[in-house]
Amino acid sequence: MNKDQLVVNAIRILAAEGVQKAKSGHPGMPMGMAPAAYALWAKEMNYNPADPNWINRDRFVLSGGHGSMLLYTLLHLFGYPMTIEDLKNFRQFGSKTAGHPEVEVEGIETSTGPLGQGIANAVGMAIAEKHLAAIFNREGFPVVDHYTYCFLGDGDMMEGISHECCSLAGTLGLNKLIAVYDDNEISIEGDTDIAFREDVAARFRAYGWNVIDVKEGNCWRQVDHALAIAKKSDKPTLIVNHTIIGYGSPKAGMASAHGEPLGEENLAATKKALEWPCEEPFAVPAEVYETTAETIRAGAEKQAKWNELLAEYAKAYPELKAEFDRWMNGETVGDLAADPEMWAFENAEATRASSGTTIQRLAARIPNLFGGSADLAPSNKTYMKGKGDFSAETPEGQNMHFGVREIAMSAICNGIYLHGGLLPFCGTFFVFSDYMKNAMRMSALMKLPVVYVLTHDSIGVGEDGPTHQPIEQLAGLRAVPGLTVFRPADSREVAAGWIGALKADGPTALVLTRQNLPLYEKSGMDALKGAYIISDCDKATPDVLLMASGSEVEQCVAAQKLLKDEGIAARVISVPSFELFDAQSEEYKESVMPKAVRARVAVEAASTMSWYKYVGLDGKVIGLDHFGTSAPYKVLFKEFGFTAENVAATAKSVL
Ligand SMILES: Cc1ncc(C[n+]2csc(CCOP(=O)(O)OP(=O)(O)O)c2C)c(N)n1
Ligand SMILES: [Mg+2]
Repeated sequence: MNKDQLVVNAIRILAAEGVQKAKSGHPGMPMGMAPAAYALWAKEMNYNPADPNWINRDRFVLSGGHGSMLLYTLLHLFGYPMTIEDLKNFRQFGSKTAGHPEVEVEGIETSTGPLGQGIANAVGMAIAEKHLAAIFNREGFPVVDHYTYCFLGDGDMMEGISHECCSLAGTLGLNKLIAVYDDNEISIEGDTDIAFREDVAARFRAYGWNVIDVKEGNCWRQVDHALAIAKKSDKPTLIVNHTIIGYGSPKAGMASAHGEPLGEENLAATKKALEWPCEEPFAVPAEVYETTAETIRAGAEKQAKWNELLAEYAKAYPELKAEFDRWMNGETVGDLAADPEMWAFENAEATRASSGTTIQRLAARIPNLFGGSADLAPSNKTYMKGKGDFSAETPEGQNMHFGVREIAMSAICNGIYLHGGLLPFCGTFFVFSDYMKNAMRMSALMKLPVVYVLTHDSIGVGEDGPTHQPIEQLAGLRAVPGLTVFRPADSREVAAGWIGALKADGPTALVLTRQNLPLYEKSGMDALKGAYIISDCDKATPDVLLMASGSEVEQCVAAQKLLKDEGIAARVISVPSFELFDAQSEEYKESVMPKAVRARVAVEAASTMSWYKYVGLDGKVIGLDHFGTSAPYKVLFKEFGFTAENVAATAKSVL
């Protein structure tokens, strides 16, 4: 057997062994896609396992994360720190080799698992590459010049997100994005015929992609040939790779090869069919490593060459090189809190408007801020004036037009951040965060500081009615570990929210109003403590605590006055962020919400459930545990009890 084919079979066997040992996992996809993986990893892709973070490496995303053993096997064979021991520990507690790939592992570009997220991440990476190339490359100095590759399967193709992101990729002419479709006509329930009969090639041509059909996906040379052609395309490329799931095993072509171990007998039969020379599990002939060593060596040389190019670039364009380093090392965000202009607000205004003002100020200071909205920029106030539009023709522009594609937008932002060099944000109406939720969860899981600008945050939306009025979204997002939900009460809290978001080590959801809100005297940086006293009473120990986020702080402050007239001392606490407050010291928390004061009222025009941990058994929550209705917002606030009078009356009821 020739040496290339031996490596192809090594991928198949190791993947199948890993699944067999774990007694769970997905052998079929790695076995079918092994030739494509070999063509890409051995012959076409630029990377250097000695430096997995090389900025100009080609990116590889495995969108169908269930095929994780393919990726782990590739990392092992091509020189990354992934040992045979790691492969043996597939899916075990504390191992590197989780059921689905996780970004923390060197050589893995993104966590994947929810089908379709990966291809959208890849689109984000290709967008980042195109923008950075436009900013930094100069004649003879292509310092940013790499491809983004993605393997995706039938499941990814069926998911709507793949439509959204691939349509956008076509529009944006992302010619350095190359996707290889594992067209094996099988998913879990059987032949894809049962649910999926579209002409995928025609679909992608309609998006504006270059489509290449590989008839014999089992031949790595055919795939390699297609990849080489794809690299020259002026459009994104889809390689439709006709494969056989579980190739080489008695389960080849069957749905049962998708997601269960082959079984010892079938594994032995597979080894025989593939003429695999080793009987012992996880044994690999030395020749395999000799072959991959050539690629590893070539990868190191490629990076060394690029390093030389960069050194020449530094001589020719020293200022640009310094800027390049700042972007790539995440050094573009200065001490914003110390900058008085960030805090300069005068009038009552909607927090979405304050966010719009803040974005202009940030864009003037942070050159690598990059983002936009899902066709709602005028409402979300996300447009960075004077910073141009990112498009196929103007890749230097900083404003993204995601189109009406919330699901892809958020996953694309994850990809943009993961690429490195840019600080992405995206906006839509808060209620449509439901569409983005899975990617927001992935931002949190991967600790990516993507900023979500979510406006029209409550029944304050008014006349658009209940489909547009968020109720349960705050509680839902607060339940996501690692996601900071920040609902500011005024302009200065908005500035604080943005400043915190850009320094955070995870995503932030800025939840902003459509309607005007007052500007409080004491608001500001304290908002980053998550909760703080925005208006106190005269008594050292208040009679009652009134707490709220965002727009409902206003009713609490008004209620405080009514209560004062009756001799009741109420403290008003603005609570823009549960997560930030919960992270404060016990002393600070006690200074804001003294345990001794059990008379507590929380007010938020949303589902009540998240507030009980602060109001306790003796407190009450004024919220909304039902949908809203279409009417002017002032009428809705009154009808649903968000008035100073009701807050004051409720406060008295808990005294
Ligand atoms: C969003 C999402 N829905 C469902 C799943 C569960 N799931 C994992 S793989 C799979 C079938 C995928 O089929 P295909 O992409 O054709 O993979 P193959 O069987 O060819 O390996 C499903 C439904 C998932 N991982 N993500
Ligand atoms: Mg399939």
